[in-house]
Amino acid sequence: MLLYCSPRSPFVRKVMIFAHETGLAPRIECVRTVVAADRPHVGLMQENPLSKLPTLLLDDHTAIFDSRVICEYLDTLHDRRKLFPV
Ligand SMILES: N[C@@H](CCC(=O)N[C@@H](CS)C(=O)NCC(=O)O)C(=O)O
Repeated sequence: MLLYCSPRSPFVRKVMIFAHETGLAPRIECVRTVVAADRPHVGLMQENPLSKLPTLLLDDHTAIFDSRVICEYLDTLHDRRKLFPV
């Protein structure tokens, strides 16, 4: 999986904390991406028309965005105790 990210984004940091807590961090390749509300990232917009970080790109090229949605998806991928309540 590929994560469009920036260390400046609190939403990216939330996803990365989630990935570390669930043991999924090694499966995520981070791609440093610069976005600004007044300067959308053309490359990122190919995957996410909102041009927002974080955006997670799956191996089948499905794009998942919004940090909460990404975290909920990641929670389905591991065998540890689930972090989202049922
Ligand atoms: N609700 C979104 C918010 C994401 C968000 O606003 N990310 C900022 C970076 S911290 C961004 O991509 N801003 C660029 C823009 O708004 O064009 C989430 O939880 O992922």
